[in-house]
Amino acid sequence: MSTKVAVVMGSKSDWATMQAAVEILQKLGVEYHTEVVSAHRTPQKLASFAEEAVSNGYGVIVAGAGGAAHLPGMIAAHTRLPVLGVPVQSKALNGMDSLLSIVQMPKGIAVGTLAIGTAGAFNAGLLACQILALNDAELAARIEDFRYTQTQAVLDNPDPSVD
Ligand code: RP5
Repeated sequence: MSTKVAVVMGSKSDWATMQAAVEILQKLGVEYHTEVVSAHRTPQKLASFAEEAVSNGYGVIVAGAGGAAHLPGMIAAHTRLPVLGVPVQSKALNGMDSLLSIVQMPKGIAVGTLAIGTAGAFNAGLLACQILALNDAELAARIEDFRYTQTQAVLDNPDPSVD
């Protein structure tokens, strides 16, 4: 079974943000699975998902949630796999609530917290790939290529008035 990334989120309403994580996983050819797992609405499902994550072949878990965003931290409490938390931009507090809920983990249970919104979701997917690439030379080469292409695109078009 090849190592894959789980991209989970607290609600279907998070998908517009979290699909940015899937975008880079697809681009870099990493297998993934997406699913809604809510810390508050489906707490038993959260526990079993996280407890079975290693045996289900996941190497990294990307978890996005908004508001009182307990999903990444609670998943991390149930698995030793690296958990990357994405604060989804909330309507009421613009995602500051999500960010602080995810980033302020108590000592002893780690969550890597990314930026609020789609940039954070994309970077969570990218960071998941970088973690898996520690043991996957072909994936490492694809990441190098992605970075080279990104750099060249900036260098090749430095005039800010030209699209
Ligand atoms: C969180 O509550 C979800 O992650 C979502 O960001 C937020 C709002 O959920 P919905 O009310 O849109 O389902 O659990």
